Amino acid sequence: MTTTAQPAASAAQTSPLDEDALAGLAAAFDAALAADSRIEPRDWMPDAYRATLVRQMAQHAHSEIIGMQPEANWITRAPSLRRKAILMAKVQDEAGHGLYLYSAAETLGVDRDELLDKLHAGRQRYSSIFNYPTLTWADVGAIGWLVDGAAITNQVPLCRCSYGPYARAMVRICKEESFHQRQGYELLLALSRGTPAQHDMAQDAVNRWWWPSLMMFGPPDDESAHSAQSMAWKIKRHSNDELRQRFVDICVPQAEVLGLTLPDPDLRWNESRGAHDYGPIDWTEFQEVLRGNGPCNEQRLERRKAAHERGAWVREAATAYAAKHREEEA
Ligand code: FAQ
Repeated sequence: MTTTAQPAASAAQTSPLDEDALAGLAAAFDAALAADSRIEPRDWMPDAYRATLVRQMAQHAHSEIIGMQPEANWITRAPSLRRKAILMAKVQDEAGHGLYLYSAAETLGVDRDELLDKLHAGRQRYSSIFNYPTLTWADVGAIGWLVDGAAITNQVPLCRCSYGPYARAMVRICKEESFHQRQGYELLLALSRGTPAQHDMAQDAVNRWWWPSLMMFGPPDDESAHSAQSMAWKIKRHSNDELRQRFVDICVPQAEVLGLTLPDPDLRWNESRGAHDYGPIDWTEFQEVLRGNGPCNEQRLERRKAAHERGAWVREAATAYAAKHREEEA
């Protein structure tokens, strides 16, 4: 969508628009969606579209930075220098993803500090998956294979999201996520082909991470409050259940190569659907995690708040440095 054809969002918000002008802007927005072009920050957009993007992008950004914690737990205990270097790079990548996403959210007129305050106050969500503990080294592999695998399945379609800055951030993020997924797969393969104890450790990790990974895609379609509208706005391109099914179908042959089983007795190929059937997901557990009652909710949020407080001096120094340079330039 061009940014010159219509008034910038800020202008539209400060000067009251008459009904005809507003109808024209809404029609231009609808036409841009219909033509599959991108909505850019200076374009007019409905308030609800903006609010939906802020909600999803903030939740996504928060997930990336809270998602550093479960794996960071293993950096000091990685079994070799190679594994440690890979894991440190991966955890750093997640921080970077958070930064791209907070920056992209800021193009919608929200402030990063405000989003972080809401996260810390429990007023914005982060992904349910990061409230589970990493009990053994194999969990690092299971997170890479399953959690990053689920993240990519969900995020590749977001590269075609109607909001330009979000879509562009996702292109870069997805490239890095596929490296993350591969490293997890390779780690699990090494364990699975190792000693019987290592194989059992890998199997145990997959048993614990499989069902929470399926929950990452969100509630079933008939209980998904936002899907219909988000799909109409082309923010989401597929429903939660469609992406979950795609993920299951990808994982089944990969598990076979790994020599590991997926912990679902109902998992089987359905010839007529051309897809795998899978067993019922425990949505009560999902709702409990969302309510703050998962195994690690409290610990994750406390660590995040402590890290934020400890980083205050860095933010102050960066602000002072920027102010000094502005003065010099002036
Ligand atoms: N966890 O109506 P829907 C990663 C909430 S990044 C917590 O279906 P929507 C990388 C939802 O917010 C992982 N809450 O919602 C990594 C809504 O609540 P509200 C994060 C959830 O937005 C890997 C309510 O339930 N990825 O893993 C969850 O249309 C390894 C109703 O749900 C993204 O954020 C959940 N799983 O669809 C990092 C991707 N699911 O606001 C470190 C972008 C739903 O009404 C290590 N987000 N809820 O109170 C999306 O694609 C969507 O937001 C969905 C949910 C699909 C997550």
